[in-house]
Amino acid sequence: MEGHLAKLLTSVAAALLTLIVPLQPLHAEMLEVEVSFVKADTNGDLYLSKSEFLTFAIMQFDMTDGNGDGIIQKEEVGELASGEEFKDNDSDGDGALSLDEVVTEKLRDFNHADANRDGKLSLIEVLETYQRQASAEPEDGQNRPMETPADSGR
Ligand SMILES: [Ca+2]
Ligand SMILES: [Ca+2]
Ligand SMILES: [Ca+2]
Repeated sequence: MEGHLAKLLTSVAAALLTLIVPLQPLHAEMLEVEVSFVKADTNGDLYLSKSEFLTFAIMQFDMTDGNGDGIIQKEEVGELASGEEFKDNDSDGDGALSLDEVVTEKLRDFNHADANRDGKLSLIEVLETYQRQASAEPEDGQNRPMETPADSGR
């Protein structure tokens, strides 16, 4: 009897593991987004107002601006500087980000993410935006169609 139960539990655990494990990388990133959301939501109403959103963006800017000159240089973001987002934000193309450029871009992000146009972002809106961005980025070997040689022999 006990042996049977143990066996059953082991197989349930194994089944759960196979369910959970493939989801982990995305889930961990989603958790990070949630943590940022909670940090940015300073009045705790579970919505990000435009000012909460921008305050958080400015705080991140200050943290990234290692030498404190009010400009984010390529060297301060490392390999992120070659990413699309950096080029996107760098509207005058000088290879560095001013606070103005970042705030302008963040405002655009905000309006983009505010799906129901109520002037604030819910966690759902933020997560959905994040998921859209994540799935829009091509990842090596993920979206390529599988090459299966035709084999009608057996
Ligand atoms: Ca809030
Ligand atoms: Ca700097
Ligand atoms: Ca909204």
